[in-house]
Amino acid sequence: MKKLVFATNNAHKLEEIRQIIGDKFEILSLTDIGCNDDIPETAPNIEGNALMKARYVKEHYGLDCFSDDTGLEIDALDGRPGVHSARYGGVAHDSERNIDRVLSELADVPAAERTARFRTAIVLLQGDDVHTFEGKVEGHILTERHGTGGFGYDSIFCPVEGDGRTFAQMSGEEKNAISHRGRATAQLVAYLLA
Ligand code: ITT
Repeated sequence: MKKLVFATNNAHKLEEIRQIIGDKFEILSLTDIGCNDDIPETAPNIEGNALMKARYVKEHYGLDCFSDDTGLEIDALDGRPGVHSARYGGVAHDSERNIDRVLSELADVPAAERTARFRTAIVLLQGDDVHTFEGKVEGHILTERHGTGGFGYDSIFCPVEGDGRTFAQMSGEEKNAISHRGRATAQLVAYLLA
């Protein structure tokens, strides 16, 4: 089976991508290639961050790879946390603090104005070629957490295409079928198999 390196340190993303890609490709993690680095993500947007992560792996390990950068854009917060989604609560990758900050900033915002979307940029580096794929899902932010599945902001995000459940209340298959990452990955796979 053809192997693909996925440049992420996020175990949840890795699990989702492996589930979406199934047996079409074998997905190698950073750990699989011996990389335990905290890869810099200092670009002003998710496309730039995805490119930084993929380039880092290419430069340091000489391997073709793809990366995923994701942001939650909340309209009432002028698009925040956006590219700052991982450390919005002040501590990198502390999802509970990230959610607490979002809920507190939205405390006085009525239901109709709590619209938001997840956006994922996937960057694929193959030799000198760079390909970018984007996926997004519209939804709204609840006033409290619902569900224990998923990760990150899933427990407060309710997709418009669903049945009122948050991503954290859905199975992995249900989330992947309509999610930002599911959509971006479907384009990646279609490109790779074309
Ligand atoms: P890598 O950069 O190593 O891939 P990361 O966790 O830093 O992992 P991002 O910068 O792309 O990933 O993601 C920013 C944050 O957004 C992440 O820490 C999660 O809390 C959240 N997030 C990403 N994808 C999500 C999803 O599908 N559902 C809910 N929250 C998500």
